[in-house]
Amino acid sequence: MPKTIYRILTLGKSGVGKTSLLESMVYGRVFKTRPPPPTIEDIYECTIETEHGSKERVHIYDTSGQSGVMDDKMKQRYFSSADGIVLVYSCNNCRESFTYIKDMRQQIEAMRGEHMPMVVVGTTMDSGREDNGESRSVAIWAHTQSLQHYRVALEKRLAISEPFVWIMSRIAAGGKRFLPRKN
Ligand SMILES: Nc1nc2c(ncn2[C@@H]2O[C@H](COP(=O)(O)OP(=O)(O)OP(=O)(O)O)[C@@H](O)[C@H]2O)c(=O)[nH]1
Ligand SMILES: [Mg+2]
Repeated sequence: MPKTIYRILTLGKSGVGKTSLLESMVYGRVFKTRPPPPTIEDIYECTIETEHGSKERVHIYDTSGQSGVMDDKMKQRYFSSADGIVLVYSCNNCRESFTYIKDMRQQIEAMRGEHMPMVVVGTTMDSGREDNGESRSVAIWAHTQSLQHYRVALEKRLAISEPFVWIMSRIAAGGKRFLPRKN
């Protein structure tokens, strides 16, 4: 029997680093001098090894965070077919990008109910930078929503894969909602 190909969706405001995350994790590419072009729609195919040691084939859908690109029809298609969702915000532009993912989460829950595996990822453009209060408030929100939260530096390839391994492990285990670890 052919192996299942899982679908993971990335959502977040334009410029938060969705494409940079995926390019770095899948191909090891970094964009320090020239940013990647804004996404319309892209699919990354890769294999993710779960926490339980299984190797899962995944299509990761990279979406556009630009206003007006993703219409309601597209959202309907994305949300109804996803096995898991990665909500990305920027620790360097917290307020707006946090509002965006909160709104997306509400829309997803309205369409899919509560049982979609989801993870929240805050990107930083500079790994040495201290955490700011705003990004801490996102971490608190994620905790109250029982969502796993990660903060990753875009230039750190290994750390970038952590949220994807986490969500893939939950999807492969049957999509059950697991409480986030305490950190
Ligand atoms: N300083 C620094 N900046 C980075 C690094 N990697 C990416 N960036 C910048 O982070 C920004 C993120 O851009 P994208 O990855 O295209 O963002 P996106 O979320 O895919 O945006 P849309 O496709 O428009 O929705 C760009 O301005 C990149 O140049 C890095 O390692 N260091
Ligand atoms: Mg992009």
